[in-house]
Amino acid sequence: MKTDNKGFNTKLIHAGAFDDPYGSAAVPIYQTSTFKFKSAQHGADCFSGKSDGYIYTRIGNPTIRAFEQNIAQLENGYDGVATSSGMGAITTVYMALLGAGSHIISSDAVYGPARGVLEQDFSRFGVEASFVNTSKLEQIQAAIKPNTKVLYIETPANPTMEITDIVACAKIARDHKLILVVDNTFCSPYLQKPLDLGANVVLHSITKFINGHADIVGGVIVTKEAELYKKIRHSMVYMGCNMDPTQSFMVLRGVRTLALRIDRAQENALKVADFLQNHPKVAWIRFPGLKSHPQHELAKTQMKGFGSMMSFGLKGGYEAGKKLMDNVHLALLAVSLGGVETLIQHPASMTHAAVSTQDKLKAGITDDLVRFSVGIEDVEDIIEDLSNGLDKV
Ligand code: LCS
Repeated sequence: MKTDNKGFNTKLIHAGAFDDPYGSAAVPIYQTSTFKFKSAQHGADCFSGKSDGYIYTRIGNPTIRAFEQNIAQLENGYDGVATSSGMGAITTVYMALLGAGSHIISSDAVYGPARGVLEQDFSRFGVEASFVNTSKLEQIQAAIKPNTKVLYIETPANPTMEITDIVACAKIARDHKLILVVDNTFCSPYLQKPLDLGANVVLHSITKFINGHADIVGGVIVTKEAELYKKIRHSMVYMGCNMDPTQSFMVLRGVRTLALRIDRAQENALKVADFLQNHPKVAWIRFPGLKSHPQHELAKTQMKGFGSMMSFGLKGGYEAGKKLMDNVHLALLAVSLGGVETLIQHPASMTHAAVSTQDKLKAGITDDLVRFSVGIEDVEDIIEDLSNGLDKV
């Protein structure tokens, strides 16, 4: 169904759906590795591009295409490429857009492995990377070199919750002929549409809000332009980090309720943040919805809501944070985020363990930072759980 002129919730439900020959209301799982050609000529035409028939699931599959077209419409993009994981999306984008001698500028507070793979792996192939605080535009400007090809930002950043100005970055990118890539995992297209704000590529770990149920890992990339889409699809197919049909079926089910889940989670998050900011054992809290967040005003301009992720530190430092993590029971002590369930974790020793201590500190990932992903449970229960945990600290 064409949903170009429809509202976001209508797109969530109908975008990318196709007429299944049996009239199935849900998109079926085409659990097949390969597809029969009608004739030798048809096979040749599929390979040459004269026919758009399916060939082989690493290259394309109807269940996967349904998700790719759904998310492309949600992000107002040209088309989407689904991947095996969020890291699959990130490495595919790096592979497609960087080469020996090229340079990427990235946020210093990106998801640990998104930084680690540049420092430890792409560096072996002659790719240079600089990590700066992208919320400070002058740091981006100062890092630009003649061989800079990509400006990569994550906003809000994981786990510092720092916000980068997408419109301003898009202008810098245009002025210097860079490709602007935005990791939109923390917001999803419901809260933030980077392509509308001037980015060229947006990507997600769909493991988080888009799927939303902590039951699959996956990723997706959406581009604004056809040319970039072709390059990125090529890299995904050749590296073989495709999503599989069952993963696509799961995420198509999860994404239908994205707006409902986020509305509830962010309503809860505002109350949790308010509780934490007034608690005597809490030293600091970073949540874009609080006036105390240094970029609260910027958040209001580029995000439709403040989301449900926050970080905070306790007056007793890491030891106190550890006590809290061991004494909450409703919040699961687990990495990942953006699911229906509330999660708590310690980035310095968990998700960002791959980043050196010095670089963590430079990026603001202090040892006392506790990350909290607010779920859709009854907010009174989430607060009671935190309150009981804090009593034990
Ligand atoms: N981008 C962001 C912002 C992320 O938070 C993650 C994973 C990824 C990309 C990678 O996606 P994946 O391959 O895991 O699907 N973040 C995690 C986190 O904060 N805890 O566990 C995973």
